[in-house]
Amino acid sequence: MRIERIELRLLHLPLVRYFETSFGRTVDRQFILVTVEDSGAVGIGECVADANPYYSAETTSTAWHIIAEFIAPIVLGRQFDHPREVFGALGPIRGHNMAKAAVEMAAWDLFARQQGQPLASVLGGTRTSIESGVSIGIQDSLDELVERVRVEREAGYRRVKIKIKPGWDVDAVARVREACGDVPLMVDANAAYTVKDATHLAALDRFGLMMVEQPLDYDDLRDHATLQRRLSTPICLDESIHSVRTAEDAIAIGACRIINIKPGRVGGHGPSIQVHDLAARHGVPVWHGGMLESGIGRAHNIHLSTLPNFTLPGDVAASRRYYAPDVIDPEIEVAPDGTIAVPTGPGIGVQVVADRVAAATRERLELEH
Ligand code: OSB
Ligand code: MG
Repeated sequence: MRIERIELRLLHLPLVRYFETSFGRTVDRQFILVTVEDSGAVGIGECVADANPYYSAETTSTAWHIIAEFIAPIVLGRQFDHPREVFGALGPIRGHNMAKAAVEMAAWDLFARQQGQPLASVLGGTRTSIESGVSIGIQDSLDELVERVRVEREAGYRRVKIKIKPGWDVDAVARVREACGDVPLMVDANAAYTVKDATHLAALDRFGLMMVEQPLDYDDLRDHATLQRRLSTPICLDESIHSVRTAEDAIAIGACRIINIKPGRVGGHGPSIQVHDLAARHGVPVWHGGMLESGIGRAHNIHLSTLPNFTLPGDVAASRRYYAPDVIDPEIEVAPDGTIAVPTGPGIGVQVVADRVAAATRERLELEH
């Protein structure tokens, strides 16, 4: 594989419904689509960085800059025998995993298409369908929250995650438990607490939650280990796991019992496979996180979720929860049993609708060898 051309597009898409986390409310999404080309064959990836640096330090602007000025010059014209070599080749660039992942994942799609294989097979995945869960944001009222949970359970989703923050936590979980019984439930704090809140967070233990995701700060492994010793509910780390090394450290010190894998956060499919394998060796289950992706990033996530240690339902849900229409057709759908079928065509196996992409494009850049 030799990438001769890279195209960047900045897209803006309105969300079907607002999405609120402890760091704020989102009503639309900006993201970069990366297309890589080798002798007429193409691969596509989606950069999960958003307009603001609230979930992570990266933004669409930093990712655009890093890809155009630093990643493209390394990748263009270079021979790669396998896409797992791409992340390593980007080693001289410190950080910027979302920018790296967008290009790396496009390279995996290109390679899989050149092999005439679904991406899942090339990644080493075995499943033909994946279990789907939903992430429900902070709502304007607890009644609305309960209503959202009901709607999503009726749609078949295998587990429900609700976002929490100080002032919207124990009461919210109690209301959902009261109204919806023993639905498989978890919470995600997006780093909204400190270890001083340990006693308060321990009040969540009585609800039988599957896990509490990223309760403490994004760079705070040690306090997560302290908190885990105080909680019977397993801690799952999201923001804190930005490399194979941090995953090793987190497991070694007992900072979590479960890991959320988002390829954008760790630098692409290659590093995601390494985190997945590491977790498997330690008996730590993983699940696939979501970043409000369009159908393109979503398709990548589905393929990665076919690896064997993705044993818990992920935040990989139907297109219609996010964008109407999505930029792919047919869109990603969830079956009544809460599963998503893995696309079987070459690469990510979904059809990108060129005129929808064009209509959402705000900027475009071509880079050539
Ligand atoms: O913490 O998992 C998160 C969305 C944006 C940024 C961070 C997170 C999320 C979600 C939504 O929880 C997952 C999804 O439905 O795509
Ligand atoms: Mg999270």
